[in-house]
Amino acid sequence: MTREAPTEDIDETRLETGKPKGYAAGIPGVAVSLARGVEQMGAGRTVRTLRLLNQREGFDCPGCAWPEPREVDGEHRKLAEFCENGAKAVAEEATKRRVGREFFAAHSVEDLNTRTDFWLGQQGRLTEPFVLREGATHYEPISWDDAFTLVADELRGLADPNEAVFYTSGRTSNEAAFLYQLLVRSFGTNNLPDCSNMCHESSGAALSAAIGIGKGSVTLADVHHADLIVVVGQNPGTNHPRMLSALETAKTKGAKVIAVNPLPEAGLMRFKNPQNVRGMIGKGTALADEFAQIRLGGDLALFQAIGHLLLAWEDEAPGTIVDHAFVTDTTAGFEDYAKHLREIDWAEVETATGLDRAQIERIARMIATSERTIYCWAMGLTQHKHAVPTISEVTNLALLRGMIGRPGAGLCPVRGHSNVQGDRTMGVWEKMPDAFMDALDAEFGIRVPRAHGWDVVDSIRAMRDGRGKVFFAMGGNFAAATPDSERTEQALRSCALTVQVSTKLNRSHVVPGKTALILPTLGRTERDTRAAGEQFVTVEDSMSQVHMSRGRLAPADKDLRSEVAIICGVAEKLLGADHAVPWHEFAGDYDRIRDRIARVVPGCEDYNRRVREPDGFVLPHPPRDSRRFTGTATGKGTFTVSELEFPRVPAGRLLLQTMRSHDQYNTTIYGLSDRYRGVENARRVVLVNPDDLAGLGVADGSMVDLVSEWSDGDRRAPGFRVVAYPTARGCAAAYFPEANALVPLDSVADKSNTPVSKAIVIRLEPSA
Ligand SMILES: Nc1nc2c(c(=O)[nH]1)N[C@H]1C(S)=C(S)[C@@H](COP(=O)(O)OP(=O)(O)OC[C@H]3O[C@@H](n4cnc5c(=O)[nH]c(N)nc54)[C@H](O)[C@@H]3O)O[C@H]1N2
Ligand SMILES: Nc1nc2c(c(=O)[nH]1)N[C@H]1C(S)=C(S)[C@@H](COP(=O)(O)OP(=O)(O)OC[C@H]3O[C@@H](n4cnc5c(=O)[nH]c(N)nc54)[C@H](O)[C@@H]3O)O[C@H]1N2
Ligand SMILES: [Mo]
Repeated sequence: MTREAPTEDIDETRLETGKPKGYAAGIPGVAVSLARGVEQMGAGRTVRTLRLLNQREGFDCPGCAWPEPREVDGEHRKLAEFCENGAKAVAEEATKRRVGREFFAAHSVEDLNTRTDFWLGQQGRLTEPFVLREGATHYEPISWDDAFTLVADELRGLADPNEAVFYTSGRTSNEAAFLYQLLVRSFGTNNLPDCSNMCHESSGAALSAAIGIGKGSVTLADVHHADLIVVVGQNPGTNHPRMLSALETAKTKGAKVIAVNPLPEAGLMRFKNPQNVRGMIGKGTALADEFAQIRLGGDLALFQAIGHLLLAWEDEAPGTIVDHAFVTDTTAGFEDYAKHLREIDWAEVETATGLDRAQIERIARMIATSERTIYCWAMGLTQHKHAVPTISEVTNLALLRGMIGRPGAGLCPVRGHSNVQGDRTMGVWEKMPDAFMDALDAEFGIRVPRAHGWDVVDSIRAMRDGRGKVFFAMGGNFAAATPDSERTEQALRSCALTVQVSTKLNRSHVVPGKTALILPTLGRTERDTRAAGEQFVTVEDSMSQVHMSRGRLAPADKDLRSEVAIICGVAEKLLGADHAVPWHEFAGDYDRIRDRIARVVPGCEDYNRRVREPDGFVLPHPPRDSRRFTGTATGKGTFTVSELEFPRVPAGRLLLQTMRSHDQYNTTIYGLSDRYRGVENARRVVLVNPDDLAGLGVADGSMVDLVSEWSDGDRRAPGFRVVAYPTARGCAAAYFPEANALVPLDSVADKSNTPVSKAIVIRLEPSA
């Protein structure tokens, strides 16, 4: 056990592979979470910290956006309302390791850029602001005041505010997000790309059009009461482990679970709940009743086939499948949808999905007879070219069976970052509706621009082409999270100034603009004391619950500033002390920010009082609350007609998905143990079905380059070890962000512009 940062980097030759596990969590999960805590912060601090995680008086887990149980639903929080991976997320932030001036004096930027994301992240917390001056080789300390002046001068020197780009990652609190968009819009641009653009943007696009609101329609209580839960394109055992407890609760009440995934993910198969005796020592609970091992990108075909079967069975026995009252009264477009799916091409469906018709019929039968169905999905659906139609097709099924706004039923896009949904609610979006802009103008007596800004992909294009000149990031790791790494890095390097507000060192700091700033900030776990005393912030989870989060640990360094303080510091220099927005007042007392949120953001009336309720409050959602679809073009729940689409893969090629290991949080690599998949000590691996390896004449364990093919040429990620793995035929998998170099910038989802990270056509070439 050590609290020292590693000096050695990953040694990929130490790769060990074993059999994939058939279950998730249990005793090993608890052991790992404690060990990682002790490694980073010692035993005493580990206990103190984990005791506050996801408790009312403590802080919201900086891991995923899965909700906590609420008393009003008659549900109670456990003493340990967190999971193995939440504990790791906290250990990463509460670590005692530090990156200060000695560190940057010892390492040039060029040297740091040769390190892996794992090594960079493991060095510890950033302690004070640093600047990389034009032509310099090393970062050096800079005062907060000089840093703010530097940012303000550079921004004011632009010919047009639209030459600046302001990125947000989803850990930012509601208060910081609200002020950030206000700063950016006061400055004069809507260039507000965010991590959502690469994440659930496709869900937002599909749901807004079909049900009039881009958010999920279920509560945690609904999940517990469902009789059928369809989990598509999601790996909850790793990425939303507390969801497994909810699935277990539903299962013990008799619910069935259908898992649709190219990989037999351990968490979908069996769950050993570390919170109960059966999970600790028994066999645990079997989760998936039906596992459909689908091909990458085959889901649109699957859901069309299911729709076709439901309609055919309805014809055979009218009134047994379609919820006619609901469809007639509250929806539009059913006739066209039914007509479109009357005929389908089963051969195409089988090619696209790789599933046999008998299994699709079994699944359709379960959906046809369920009274309370919930559909959950994540990146396996959203990061495809035809992601938006696929999610619309899922929505069609829910509308057809009347599964929206009914207890125990609904649509559940499972969000990633802990406050990614809240950031959107607060206005972090490059195309907020005019009504929101009008409210800002009226509240503050300013005039914010209406023209839509750039999302992530458009921002990269703009920086590449010299139209984007200053890049500012409120958290995240833009350089590593975005597609087409080589081109994106060039785009960032061509900026006059890059600014990163960060807790920890990452790739984006070592891919700098001509001048670069690192502004270190407080994390969720830390005490935030301002002029008016100790502050708390608010966040919104995946199910629209808004609640408080209060950091309790001593800050990693006395010099750190909160995100709110940093935004206000920049704003005062950039916009002047007499600006219409009272930045200084906001920086001292977050209640004053919440007063404004209450008046600007729909659904947040009386915000300061309601966030102080024990479990906070739930934002309105017309379809969920009263089966109203006021936000759609038709004013009704809207069926969507989509042509069948799926990725076509030339002979000799594979379709590659990029995914998370069990030991990382996006670009933050916690460790090298992808426990459930049996991959240990290394990350440059590609998982391929053994029959495909045989067909390609590639040996298990051999060393290959992954070469992706796109209209503008090939992209290469060198040096990957082949691992024979039971994924769907024709498909392969590698880890994000190592494989991001393979995702072409122009390979994006229709309508949502989300990078296609789950369907990359590749060939394997022996490594030189
Ligand atoms: N510990 C931990 N927790 C996290 C994160 C983390 O990195 N670490 N990240 C957070 C974030 S930001 C997000 S967005 C979520 C991500 O949560 P997930 O979406 O679960 O993350 P991925 O690893 O991208 O896994 C995608 C899953 O979809 C499957 N899949 C891929 N393509 C397809 C397809 O075409 N069809 C179907 N049916 N399935 C497919 C993959 O096999 C895999 O199981 O997790 C959040 N929580
Ligand atoms: N190929 C491929 N690419 C992907 C994906 C994929 O599945 N495949 N997934 C996409 C998805 S779903 C997402 S959400 C994006 C994620 O993209 P990002 O959100 O940009 O990336 P993260 O790795 O979550 O950001 C980690 C960094 O955030 C900083 N940080 C952590 N906590 C805080 C905080 O409290 N405040 C501040 N200011 N900074 C903090 C730390 O410095 C850390 O290094 O990546 C996307 N990219
Ligand atoms: Mo995400």
